Amino acid sequence: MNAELSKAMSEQINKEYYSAFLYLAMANWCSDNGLKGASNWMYAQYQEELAHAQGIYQYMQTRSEPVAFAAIDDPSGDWDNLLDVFKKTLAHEQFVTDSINNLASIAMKVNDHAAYIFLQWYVTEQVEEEGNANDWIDRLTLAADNTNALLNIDEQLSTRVFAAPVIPHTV
Ligand code: OFO
Repeated sequence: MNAELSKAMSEQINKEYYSAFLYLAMANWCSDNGLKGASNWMYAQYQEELAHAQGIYQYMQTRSEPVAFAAIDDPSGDWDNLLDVFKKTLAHEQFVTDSINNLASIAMKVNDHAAYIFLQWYVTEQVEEEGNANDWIDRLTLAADNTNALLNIDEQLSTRVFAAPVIPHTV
């Protein structure tokens, strides 16, 4: 694998683990603030991010590529309210989308068609990631300061069940 691409793939593993850690911190904040449904949603998101990281790790193994590990930043935060949590989620997912698009661009530039194909799952996944955050931002904006509406949204968030994604081209 091209060295620039290999390094960027390793860095992406770290970013996915940071995402997992960020959503675990958000799950914790939600739980501490009486929002058990939102905490459940964020915990499922944490599990999903672990799967994203593992998918890239496994792909690097399949390609017999070395993986460079780096410390994961502290994701702690004190968010204003649940709307703020989802706004920060969207901002983070936009950052990840840029990062994945950059990876795909490098793969294309260095003619690594296999890596480019592998990355397409992640490109598509980011559309869903941003879309989900946007949907909850819309609902929470409608709810505004209405506590009943907030609790109703929390109830909806409690129904999310984690289903491990099947990421093509991983073993
Ligand atoms: Fe891995 O998609 Fe969110 O960060």
